[in-house]
Amino acid sequence: EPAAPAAAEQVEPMTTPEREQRMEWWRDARFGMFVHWGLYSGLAGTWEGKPVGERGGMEWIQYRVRADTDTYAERALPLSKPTENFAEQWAKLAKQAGCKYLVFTTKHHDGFALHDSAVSDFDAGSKLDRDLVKEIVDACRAEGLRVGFYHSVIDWHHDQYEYEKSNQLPHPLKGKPYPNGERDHAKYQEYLHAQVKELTTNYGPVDILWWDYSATDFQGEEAWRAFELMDLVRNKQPQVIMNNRLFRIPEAGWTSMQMTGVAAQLNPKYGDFVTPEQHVPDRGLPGVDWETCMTMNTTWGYSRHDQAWKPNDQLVHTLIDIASKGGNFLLNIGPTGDGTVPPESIEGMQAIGKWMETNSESIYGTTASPCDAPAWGRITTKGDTLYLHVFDWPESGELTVPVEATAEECTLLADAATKFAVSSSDAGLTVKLTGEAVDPYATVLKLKLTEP
Ligand code: JFZ
Repeated sequence: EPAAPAAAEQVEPMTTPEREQRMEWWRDARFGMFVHWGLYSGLAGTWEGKPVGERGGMEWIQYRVRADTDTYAERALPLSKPTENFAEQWAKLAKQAGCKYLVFTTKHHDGFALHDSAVSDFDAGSKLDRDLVKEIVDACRAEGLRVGFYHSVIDWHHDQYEYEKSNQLPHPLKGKPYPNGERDHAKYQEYLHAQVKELTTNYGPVDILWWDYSATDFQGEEAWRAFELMDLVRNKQPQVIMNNRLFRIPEAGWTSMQMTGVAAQLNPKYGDFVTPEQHVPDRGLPGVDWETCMTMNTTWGYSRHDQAWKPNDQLVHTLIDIASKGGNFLLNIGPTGDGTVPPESIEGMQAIGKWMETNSESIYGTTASPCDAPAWGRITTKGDTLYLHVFDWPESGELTVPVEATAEECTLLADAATKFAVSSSDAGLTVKLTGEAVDPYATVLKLKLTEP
């Protein structure tokens, strides 16, 4: 009889062949579009004719003004009139921008479900006589995009939702008694599971489940029956990829408010990827699948008062920066109450798309740079090829690439006939540039290394 394996050998592997296969399209995609859209969109950051608070976070407007669900819905619903083809506009824009997937809010913290739900009357089916989830999914599929469901586990509308246990989530109705007396959070959990079951049963393949979110002292099993919820989704959608926001414990990769933690180790039992928000980790998160989500101005949900738009060069550079660190970029749009995308967001997405038209080969299917980011730009890798993204065309005409390797050839990605000489030195490889930058944001050179 062989001896029983030592305890250390019984530890689950960090990843499995099944997971590697399942993550493949997502890792290759590198770029997705996020959409925050719900009842808050119609309110547009305005309550009783006044802008609400500072900029940012206008999907939290109900909480900001401490409105109960009835008052909030009464004011927001007349402002929520989706056009016939709003979803096509989103999907076409995502496609044009070079996004491979689209993640949208099936329900945000206000609790309003965008699908036609049998277990709720606070949903688009009941209130707008539309199944907006179906419309969005169909539009994405028509453009060949993968589809992700953002789903808030926090729910300010459900009368059994236990908010007092969460140190970070005071309820809009805090202090007011519920009409039906004691809360029973188990009832909310049942409702949550029932809606997630509808979402993962009635709309065909769901590529991503983007959970949002847990507090440090109200998370995971206790708050959401999280493992059962994940199993439910996996049984319906074996290929689904999920983030780790059903949990908020150091082991799950979140030791700070920054969503990445100190070590950023992620045990796949808590989810497939981590979600840095509004920032790019300095050196990426080696060994962990990660996706930075970011707004184009400062709010996720539409506000007519927020004009702090990021410039196009910054958007393009951020996409490249993230790819060079091995992550994905989920860039947000916040459409208005009728589903129209703000012109500034269209412009930003199209600027990325124009750059991608020529250069997407240096983004899709690439992996992180083999070295730290050089001062002149960013590097991505595909097999023996390095893609040099030149943000600042050097006056010296020389680019140093700090890698120990020999080069076969260096060409312009936009025009393979343009070749540059490469020499070796102690500092690595030096590319001798000729001419000028061919792109206002980032000119890409393809540096093929000699196979070792
Ligand atoms: C959450 C939402 O509250 C927000 O409205 C938006 O949907 C965003 C993408 O996700 O925002 C969070 C959640 C958790 C933290 C910060 C922002 N956190 O714990 O640091």
